[in-house]
Amino acid sequence: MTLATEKPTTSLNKFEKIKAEKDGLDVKNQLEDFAQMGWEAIDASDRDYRLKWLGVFFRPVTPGQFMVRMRIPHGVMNSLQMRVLAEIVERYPDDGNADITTRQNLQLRGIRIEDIPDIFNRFKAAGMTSVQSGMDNVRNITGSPVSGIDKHELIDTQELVQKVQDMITNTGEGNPAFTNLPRKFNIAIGGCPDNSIHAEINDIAFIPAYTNGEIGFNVLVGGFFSAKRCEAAIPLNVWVPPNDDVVELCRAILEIYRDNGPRANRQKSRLMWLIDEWGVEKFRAEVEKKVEKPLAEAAEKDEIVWEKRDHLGVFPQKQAGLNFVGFNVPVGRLFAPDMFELARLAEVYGNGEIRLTVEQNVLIPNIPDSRLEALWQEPILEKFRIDPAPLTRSLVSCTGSQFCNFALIETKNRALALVQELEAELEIPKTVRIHWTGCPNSCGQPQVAEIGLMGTKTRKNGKTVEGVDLYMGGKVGKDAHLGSCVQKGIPCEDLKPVLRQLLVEQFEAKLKPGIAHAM
Ligand code: SRM
Ligand code: SF4
Repeated sequence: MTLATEKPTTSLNKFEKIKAEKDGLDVKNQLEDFAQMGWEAIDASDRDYRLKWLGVFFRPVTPGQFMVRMRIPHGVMNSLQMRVLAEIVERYPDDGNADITTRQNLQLRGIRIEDIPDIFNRFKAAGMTSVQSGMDNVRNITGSPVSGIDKHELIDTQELVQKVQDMITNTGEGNPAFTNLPRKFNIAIGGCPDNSIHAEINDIAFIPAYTNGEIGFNVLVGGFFSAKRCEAAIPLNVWVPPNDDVVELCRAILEIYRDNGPRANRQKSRLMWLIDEWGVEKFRAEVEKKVEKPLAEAAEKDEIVWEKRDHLGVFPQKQAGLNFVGFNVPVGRLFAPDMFELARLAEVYGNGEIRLTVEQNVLIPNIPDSRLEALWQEPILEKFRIDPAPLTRSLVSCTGSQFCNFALIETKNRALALVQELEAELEIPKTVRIHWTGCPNSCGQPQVAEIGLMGTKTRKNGKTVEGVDLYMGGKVGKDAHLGSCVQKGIPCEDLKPVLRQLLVEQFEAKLKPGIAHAM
């Protein structure tokens, strides 16, 4: 193994040095001490960086109030788990909340370090973990939110996703084999025909494909977004059956990346940079060597043949008499009472299961036909609508400056207020996917949106103001491709008329009566 950590630490960049000096996971044994000493006294490298190996993020914007990023594999959880998380967030009435993330996951906010040991015990008792969810680790593994219940799915991927997570995290205990990757890493496993996982933006993606009449996966590699470069994943020319071969292929690719991935420059360390250096043929050959058996060539065509569904509304499941209901959670923001309420709805109407989507929304599955009428009367449907207005419906936003120190602008609150104003002024015949992201790191994925807005600083009347770069043309589902920047530096205060004009000219929106003067 040729880990960069074997080099003298003086030649390493800041993050490689931090990892070489002490493994991120080592802080696991120090949590009681950290809780005793309080956040201000913790060694800065442990507090600001290594704690992220346990999913605990110091927030310079709100010092002392940490964020905890869970792992919710496949976005599938149950009401008991949701209630545990609600109870944790509820401890912090002033600043506690939870965000559904663009990786089908939850992040808890307001967390105090003195509560972490107890919180981790609660996670464990409820079968949850936040381990290895930040820094140079594999992020939450995504899958179709309707896996196992969708009439049209080709492969139920839930068990596979769990197995891959267990391999990477040592069943949630933490796995030193994968705590020192050159950079973050994303995996998605999709068994559906509509690419609900955004396969193209993952370092490894599995997409359904038939070979000789057998369903399995074609494999894509190297997709990523970063401030300096964004790339769609490319075919590895490999087909794997939907069994442990998927787990072994992930393990092989991760080991190859860990041992050979470029580490000198953090902006050039994602998997695609290694594939560039080697060429995809050599990369494939190394993977084959690692799994110690020949890999089948990719199937000629994949089975991503649908436009992407957003799963909002009510849909019959493949199980007769049962339905899943998709609720819109505006910009993914939940508070403790919302979380308790979702847990209650899942128990009263379904079987307790709750699912999260990469669009930052919630599904409750397994609701019998006979219970639907009663569900429609629940007051929470006013807040989390199943038939939201056309822009709110597809709105996605990253965290932004409220909590994220990389942010160049405020995102979530602004994004929601703006689409609500536009919906008040326009008749919009179909949903338009608008994604906001607070900086070029692209956590809000503006490149997959029809209208993407990336935070920037710009000048207006001689002053520096919050602005956005406008992205257009992101296509999801079948024939997915990334959008690109079409206009730079629009001051946020001037954005509404720009979007209104775009919606009218390119998305068939019409001004509502009485507001024509506003154009
Ligand atoms: Fe992200 C860093 C939030 C999905 C690309 N991302 C961050 C940090 C951790 C920065 C920080 O320490 O403050 C943000 C935490 C802010 C906070 O307090 O919430 C952050 N990223 C998010 C989330 C919460 C956005 C959201 O509101 O949903 C998403 C969490 C997903 C999860 O559950 O794990 C999130 N981040 C993404 C995605 C989208 C995706 O995975 O589909 C991307 C682009 C795809 C990719 O990674 O290739 C993304 N985040 C980044 C990057 C740029 C990575 C790079 O290679 O340069 C950074 C910065 C970094 O890693 O240095 C970053
Ligand atoms: Fe923070 Fe930038 Fe990611 Fe938004 S895109 S969460 S502002 S790092």
